[in-house]
Amino acid sequence: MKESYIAAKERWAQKMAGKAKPTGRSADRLPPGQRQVHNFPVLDLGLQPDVSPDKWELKIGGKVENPVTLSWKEFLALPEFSDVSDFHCVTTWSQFDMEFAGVAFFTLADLVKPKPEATHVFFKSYDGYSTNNPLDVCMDDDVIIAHSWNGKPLTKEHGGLARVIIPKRYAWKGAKFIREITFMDRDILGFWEVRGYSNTADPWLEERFANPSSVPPGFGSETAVS
Ligand SMILES: Nc1nc2c(c(=O)[nH]1)N[C@H]1C(S)=C(S)[C@@H](COP(=O)(O)O)O[C@H]1N2
Ligand SMILES: [Mo]
Repeated sequence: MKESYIAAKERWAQKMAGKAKPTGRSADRLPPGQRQVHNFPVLDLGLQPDVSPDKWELKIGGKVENPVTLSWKEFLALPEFSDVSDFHCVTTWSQFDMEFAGVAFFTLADLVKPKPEATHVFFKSYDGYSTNNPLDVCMDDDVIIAHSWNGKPLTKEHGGLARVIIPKRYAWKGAKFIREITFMDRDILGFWEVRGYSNTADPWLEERFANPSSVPPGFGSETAVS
């Protein structure tokens, strides 16, 4: 963990400083089975929680040295990070060049200091949603807890006040309406992962479902079956 942590930190610091080499975008940016859209569809559990800035909190804890609960003001006071990435939803739409601004996951990790046994991260949201990712996936230099999209505050339908963006995974791996980030010494499955979605969720490998030969019930609507 230690060495990959340092490598991730170096990559991220370069990006923060605007010194990173632009990542060569391949001519073929569309992962297999996806189609490009130019709108930004909304996918949620049929519930868009209303969290006002004075009530909003982001609790970060678990296997860390320094657990914190951030107020909206404290969150905004952290170093700002913005990045342009592509967005791939498992229901087959992709949108290119999404500009998100917020706080790098890396900054939050630096603040709470994951213990050596931390290997996974569990994300919980204000609408009851949850999702899980390996820590090294979260430490990539393009992972962001976003409060803005294309220069404007994130609207509620897209997960405001803040949402997680993990560009190299299908979009369900990024929790909208983020409320809690827990560093774990094991993996536990989130909302869609227990309902038959892939746990690894790599769009380039087309990892949509846990069982590649069957489509989970409720797929496509991505609304809660309660
Ligand atoms: N809290 C929360 N986060 C969520 C979801 C959700 O229902 N609740 N849906 C996920 C799915 S399946 C996708 S594709 C994206 C959709 O983001 P969008 O509605 O902004 O397009 O958010 C992900 N994060
Ligand atoms: Mo999705």
